[in-house]
Parts: sequence; C-alpha cells; structure tokens
Amino acid sequence: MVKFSPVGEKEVTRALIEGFAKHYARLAECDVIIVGGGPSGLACGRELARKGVRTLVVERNNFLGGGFWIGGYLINKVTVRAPAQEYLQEIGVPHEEVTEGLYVADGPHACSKLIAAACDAGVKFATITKLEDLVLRENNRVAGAVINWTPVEAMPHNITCVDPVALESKVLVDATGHDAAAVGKLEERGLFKRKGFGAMWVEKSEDLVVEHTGEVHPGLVVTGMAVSTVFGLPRMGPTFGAMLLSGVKAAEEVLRILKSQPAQVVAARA
Ligand code: 48F
Repeated sequence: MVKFSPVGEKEVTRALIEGFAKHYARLAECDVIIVGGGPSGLACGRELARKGVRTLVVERNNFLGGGFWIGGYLINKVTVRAPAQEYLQEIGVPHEEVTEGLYVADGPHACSKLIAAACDAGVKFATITKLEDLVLRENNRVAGAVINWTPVEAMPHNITCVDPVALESKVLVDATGHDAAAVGKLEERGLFKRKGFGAMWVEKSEDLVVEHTGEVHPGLVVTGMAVSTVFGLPRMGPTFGAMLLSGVKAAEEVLRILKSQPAQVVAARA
C-alpha cells in the first residue's frame, strides 16, 4: 500500500508561496526576457540558457508552445522543410520525410519535446503573464518588461485597478508571433512602424524570416513570425522550420549584444 508523507495544507501553501517569491526575486533582473513561449521563443531560450544566460520566457497563456501544438487547419501534425529536420533530430522528435526536403512530425510530441528541451536547458517561465509595456532607458534602449497577470485585463476597472510590475533585462526578445507585441509598444510611442506580414509564399518566407531575425531597436531582438510582421515579409503558413532556426539565430544575436553591452551600459549610467 502507498503511504504518503504526513505533510498538511499549511506546508503545501508555504511551499507554493516561498517558491514563487524566490522565483520572482531572482527574475526581477535577468540577462534576457523573451516575450512569447511559441516555437521561436522556446528555441531561442533553449540556446541562451544552455550557454549560461539567465533567460526568462514571459507567456500570456497558461501553456507554452504557441502555435506549435497544431500544424495548421486544426490538424495536429507539424511540418518542417530541410534543413530544420536537423533541429527535430537534435531534440529527439520522431519525424519522417514525406517528399524530398519536407518532413512531418506529431505536433504534441514535437511541442512537448521543445518545451522540455527549454526547461532542461534552464529557461525560467512566467506564465499567465502578459507584456503590458516596455522599460525604456537612455536613447529609448529597451531595458525590461512591464508585466501583469493576464486575467487582470478582463477585470472591470470599477472593481479593481491592478498596477503592473517591471522586470529588468539586458536584452528583450519579441517572440510574440503575428502580433509583434513588444515592437508594437515602441510603435505606440512613435518609435517604430511595423509593416504587417505579407501574403503566403512558403518558398520565400522561411529564408527571409531567418535572414531578418535580429536587433531592430537598441536592446530589442525579433524572432519568429514577429519578424514577418515587422519587415512585411510573406507568411509561411503551417510549417515551422523557420520558427526554430529563427529562434537559434535570435540567440546568436542576443549573445553578440550581451558581449558588446556592459561597456555601453556602464558608460550610459555614469
Ligand atoms: O504564435 P506563436 O507560435 O509565435 P512563433 O513562435 O511561431 C509562429 C507559428 O506558431 C505559426 C506560423 C509559422 O509556422 O505562422 O503561427 O513566431 O507564439 C507566440 C506566443 O506569444 C504569446 C502567445 O500567447 C504565444 O504563445 N504572446 C503574444 N502576445 C503576448 C504573448 C504578450 N503580449 N505577452 C505575453 N505573451
């Protein structure tokens, strides 16, 4: 017979609250905040965390994975075009070649492996948490995220008004998909103009997304479908190779910025 330890409710409650407080106290200042826990954000986070970068993913939903659970049209198979099958191979997702250069995998398997790979690498997560605004410093350099619980938005203001909190970071990555929500916060202040993604053209879009992945404003890197929205690139529909490889490229960009940043930050604060 199984006999569980005689731990009671108060210990369970304390464990939750103390664990949460420790988690957030550490995350108030991290190296990188990635907004959006879809395929591009997870791939970016994994690369950074495995190189020892303190990385937080902020995700408005209670689940990670974004559009990667379902390949498209409510069908839970996902496709990638070569060479992105190498990434599936690397994280242990079974896949098969259906025609030369096109691979198919099970969405739940691919998505859960990617989430696990990011967790194993050391990425931390703030779920049910929405980017509400950006922290801007000298010359409008992005220096963090203003966040709030997602359900707060749905609460009527005459019942409660909940101020957000802010987390500081050296770099912020916009991995919010078609919305490009972090870049949108710059646009609201007249600091940027998103072009909006173009019509579907898979043969062109994936290469272009990876090519354009990078820093679009001091301290702000874009990855995944947010790149299409920012630069007006064609969309690619239900195929995910560019999301994974854009995430990897975004991580390289972040590492480059982090290497060049300390001197700038110190100089600016002096
Ligand atoms: O949409 P999503 O999967 O973006 P992605 O990583 O991949 C795009 C593909 O899924 C697909 C495609 C190409 O294959 O066309 O659409 O670029 O994941 C974006 C995540 O960001 C979250 C959102 O809930 C989703 O999980 N998100 C969006 N806005 C916010 C946010 C916000 N303001 N705060 C926090 N999370």
